[in-house]
Amino acid sequence: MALSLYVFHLFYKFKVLVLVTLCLMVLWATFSYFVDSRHEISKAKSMVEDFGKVTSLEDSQKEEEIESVAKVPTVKSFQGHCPALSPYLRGASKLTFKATLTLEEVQKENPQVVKGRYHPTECSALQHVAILIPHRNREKHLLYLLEHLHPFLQRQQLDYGIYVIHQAGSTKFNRAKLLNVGYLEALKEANWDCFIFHDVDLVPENDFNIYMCDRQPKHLVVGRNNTGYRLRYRGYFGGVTALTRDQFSKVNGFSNKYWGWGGEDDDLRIRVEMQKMRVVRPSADVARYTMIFHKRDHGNEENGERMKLLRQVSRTWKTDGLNSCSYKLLSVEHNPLYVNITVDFSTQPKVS
Ligand code: UD2
Ligand code: MN
Repeated sequence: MALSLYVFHLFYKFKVLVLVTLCLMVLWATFSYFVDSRHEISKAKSMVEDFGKVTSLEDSQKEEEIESVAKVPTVKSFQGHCPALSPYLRGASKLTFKATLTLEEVQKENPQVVKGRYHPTECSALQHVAILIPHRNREKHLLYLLEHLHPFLQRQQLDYGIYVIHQAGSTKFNRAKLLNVGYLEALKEANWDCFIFHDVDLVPENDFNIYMCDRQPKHLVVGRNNTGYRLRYRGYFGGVTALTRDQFSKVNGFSNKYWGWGGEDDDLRIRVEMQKMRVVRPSADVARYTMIFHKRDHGNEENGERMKLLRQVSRTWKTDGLNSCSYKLLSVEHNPLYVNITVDFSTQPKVS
């Protein structure tokens, strides 16, 4: 009897234990259900928020795309560096020069250019390029060049600045020395990687002629309209050239001693070759220019000294160049489409 009572008591205890366990399990299940659903709700909430973000991101991307499409059609925006070859290039274009063109019209066409400078907004440009233009009394040529060069450089996705180096007074013109001044003054404003030394009357015809520097000094004019688009002679290095900051400084820049027309371009080529550098050129089908017709200017008569100077380059290059370029800086004006640097060379010796 006592045994059966004990067994019954044990069985009762077991039943209670089972019941309590069951209750605990139900409680746990209910609790975890609520916790899970709260988690799901917050997950759902954040998904809705993310979706909102995605859609608004798409909207802003769309706006950016619309902007870039408005600027140059049919191309999407890029992240990071600009591509090696810009998607905006068009190839050969027929150039026109309107007789009545004004600076205001060119300014209106280029609202993104500020103080002669521009950089692409859709990507970061591969090079910072300073265009240096020697100038005196060629206002119309300058206008045509600015009209064509700004959109041309923008299509190439360059971070660039245009500098016009103007020789004041009526002393003999010195193209090479003006370009040395341009290099020295431009570097006071920005850390340019590449310099394009550019005649005012040469307009590029094909935007695949890229205004960037190479591992070697680059000559960009293979041919022009008035010479049948043929290279004038093998060592020809005139018109438009591209040298990096280091390449130009390595040769000590141009000679300062070429007063009047001719020789300064050959002198630079000799300097380049003496440094064991080699002139490279783009292919003839893209390196094409139109030279706006002109006669020889007053004050830029042929330089009779040039052959003598050319024979001396190996002896003189180290002391005649960037490191000896003295000039009187009259003004630096930041116009909307270019920086105008005016210099006076009248106190400089004409021949050495
Ligand atoms: C050739 C070269 C040029 C230079 C020159 C000899 C080509 C295409 N060009 O040009 O680079 O070597 O021979 O010095 O081969 N300038 C003025 N005002 C003047 C005089 C000259 O602005 O009164 C500037 C202007 O940028 C002009 C440049 O100097 O484009 C060269 O002078 P140029 O055009 O009279 O000489 P050109 O065409 O024979
Ligand atoms: Mn010319």
